Amino acid sequence: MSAADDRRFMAAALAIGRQGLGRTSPNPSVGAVVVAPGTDGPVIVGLARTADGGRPHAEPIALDAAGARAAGATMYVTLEPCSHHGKTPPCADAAIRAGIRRAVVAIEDPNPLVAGVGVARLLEAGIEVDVGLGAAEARRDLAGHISRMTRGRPHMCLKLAVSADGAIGRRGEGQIAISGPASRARAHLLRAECDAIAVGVGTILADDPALTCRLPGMTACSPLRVVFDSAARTPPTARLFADIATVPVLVVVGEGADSARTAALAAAGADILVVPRDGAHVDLSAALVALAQRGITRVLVEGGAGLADAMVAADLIDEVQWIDAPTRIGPGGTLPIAGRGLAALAERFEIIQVETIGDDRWTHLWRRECSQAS
Ligand code: AOF
Ligand code: ZN
Repeated sequence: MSAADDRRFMAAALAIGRQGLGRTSPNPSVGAVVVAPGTDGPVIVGLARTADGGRPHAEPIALDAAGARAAGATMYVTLEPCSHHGKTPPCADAAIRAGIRRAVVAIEDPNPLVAGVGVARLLEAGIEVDVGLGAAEARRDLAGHISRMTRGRPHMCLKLAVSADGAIGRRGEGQIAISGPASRARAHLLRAECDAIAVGVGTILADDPALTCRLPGMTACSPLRVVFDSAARTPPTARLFADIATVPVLVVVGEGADSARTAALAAAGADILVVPRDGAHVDLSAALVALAQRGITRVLVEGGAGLADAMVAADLIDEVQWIDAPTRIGPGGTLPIAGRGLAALAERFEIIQVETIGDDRWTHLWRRECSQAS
């Protein structure tokens, strides 16, 4: 197998792994590709990602698809094969049993139950193992799992659509279309790729959004909706509750929030999470720890300005999708990041991609220490 073959097949493993984002939590969505020698060069004989709901893991599905052709094959996998007897038997053992000759692994599994033991198991069985190909990409794709395992909180992505005059809305005016239709479709895809969408109660009161994924064919991919609401001000009649039977709602309230209001939200079908207060608001760090304990690995923060500012100020944002739209809001606009705009993020974040979508410009940023950590 040439180095170019290795890169190509790892790229395939990463691509298939990404297809499960938002569907496998608390498990990571891992991609696995089994490649055997063919008459015209290497051929893919098995390809899989972690199944919806997190099990089976990717490797046994790809190895099963390969069948007898797995013997002597190379397996490309975006995360170290597991070595623990969890809810499924160890993937490292499945690879050994299938008789693979070589494994190419993007990153080690930070799960303390695995943490290098999967690779060691393969090596002990005489399998050649290369670790590190595609690591930078795998660390981004698996950021939710890595964050939950190493920091005990989810990976947090902030999405902001900003007008040409720097605003994300106008106070007291409800939902204003800032980004264009192509951006909105992309934003709905981002929702589907997360385990939860988070907003502050101000956004519920001002915009009354549904916060579901409404892409054709993907409405079943809507994640949990989380409202940060220290004083339980969310109206039980909010639009969020219209589809609560299929898309759950979690309201994060502060200790001591009005019990009648909290009970009314619970009666409307919301899960209630009570966390300590930090001044006038809920303690965001404590809330994120509680979300991770519930299995949430990736959160999309959709606003408003209050929650975005608080999350950035508390240094809890890891990734930003900043959408610059040509629309003008005029006087009275709500300015994000304490009115300082994209430049305010430059110190802590690096730009990894700039894309034009419709008439909008999407700037994708990652927190420096996250994208550089090995
Ligand atoms: C793999 N392949 O496709 C995934 C892995 O509770 P269990 O038994 O399902 O194990 C969950 C852990 O396994 C999870 O926290 C992560 O460390 C690893 N996920 N491992 O070999 C996979 N999804
Ligand atoms: Zn496994």
